[in-house]
Amino acid sequence: MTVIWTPAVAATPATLQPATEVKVSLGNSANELKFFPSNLEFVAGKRYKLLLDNPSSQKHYFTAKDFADVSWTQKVQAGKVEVKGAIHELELQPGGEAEWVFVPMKPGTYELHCSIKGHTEAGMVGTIAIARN
Ligand SMILES: [Cu+2]
Repeated sequence: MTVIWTPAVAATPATLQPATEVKVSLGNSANELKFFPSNLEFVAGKRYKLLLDNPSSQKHYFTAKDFADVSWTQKVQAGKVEVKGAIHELELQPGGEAEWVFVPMKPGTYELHCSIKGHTEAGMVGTIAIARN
């Protein structure tokens, strides 16, 4: 049997939808090696603005390659720099902030981790679920 995946196409172009803001912190002021929250949920075809910050005193990464591969990135903004194109991970320095505007496309559950040596092992992991529209 062949399963053909068809993306859910909204009647309104995704770029014209207001973006739903979702905040995620990489670590915290106590330097716990976690994402807050660590389990994220999105709906396919909707537009989101992920607001990332790093309130800890060490560098972290938001690495979600498989999720990024099934999402359409409109832009990433960090400080005054705007990046367009494929994004697989974002590096946040202590006190850093970044915004990622995207539309998740393919339903499923994808992994999230911090790729700094030892952080994944310490529990700096999470999941990103994309629900069917
Ligand atoms: Cu980390």
